[in-house]
Amino acid sequence: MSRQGISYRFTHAVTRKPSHSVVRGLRAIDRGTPDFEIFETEHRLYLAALRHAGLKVTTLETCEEFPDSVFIEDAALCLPEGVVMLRPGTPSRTGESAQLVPELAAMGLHIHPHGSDGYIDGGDILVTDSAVLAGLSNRTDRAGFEWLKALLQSWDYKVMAVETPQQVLHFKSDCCVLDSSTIMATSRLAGKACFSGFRVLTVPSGEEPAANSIRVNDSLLIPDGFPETAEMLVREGYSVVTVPVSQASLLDGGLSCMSLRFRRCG
Ligand code: CIR
Repeated sequence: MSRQGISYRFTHAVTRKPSHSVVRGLRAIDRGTPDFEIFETEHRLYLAALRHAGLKVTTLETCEEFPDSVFIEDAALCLPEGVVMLRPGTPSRTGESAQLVPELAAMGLHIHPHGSDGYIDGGDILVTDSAVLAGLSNRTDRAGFEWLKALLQSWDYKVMAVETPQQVLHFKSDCCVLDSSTIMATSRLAGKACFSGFRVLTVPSGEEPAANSIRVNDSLLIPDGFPETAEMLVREGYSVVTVPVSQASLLDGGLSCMSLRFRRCG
């Protein structure tokens, strides 16, 4: 089945405002507490960049109960067949999916409930035009992966498990789709077999966080502060837009995590 453009041609995005509790969000290494006001400002710039790329953006109200709920991508996967509810694999976040279901249903989106005891985070799922790659990680276990695989295979997707590098939170912390046939990845992932068949651009050394970029229609949103990556991508002909994520990055979050992006007819 041809799914040309499924990985970056979108019409809509759903986001969630950062809660005040975001300052208590999870982080692997404490590099300082995020400043709530700067977080809000950067979030607004993020929304503006999504709109500028052509998306109609819905922003859900804050959810104080879940400090990491601004990282909405981890709770659901949006595909043309509907929204697949996931099960974030860390105790303080597992309830985020249940919170999100009625909000997405109220938007008229078709919901596929989660159906396994396993865990799977959206940050581990890379949708490309030819296959869905899902990283096994500290947040995504085999049971969660197998459940997703069975569901997506029933819709004719090719689904592959990949190993997320030990030192990174999510598979997509280290890679992203640039177009139907091109991936950008850090050097620790770039040579992996899961990318055979793709052209792979390697993120310049020292700029690894830039791997968490998002292609949205004709724009390529990349995090601010990675000049060599920006230069490489401009040279490659991409329309680069830089977005500041200094506060989200203190919580190991980046551009992909803060929205659900999808194509909707009508
Ligand atoms: C967490 O540890 O779950 C959050 N502080 C960051 C989640 C980032 N999400 C993502 O990469 N998809």
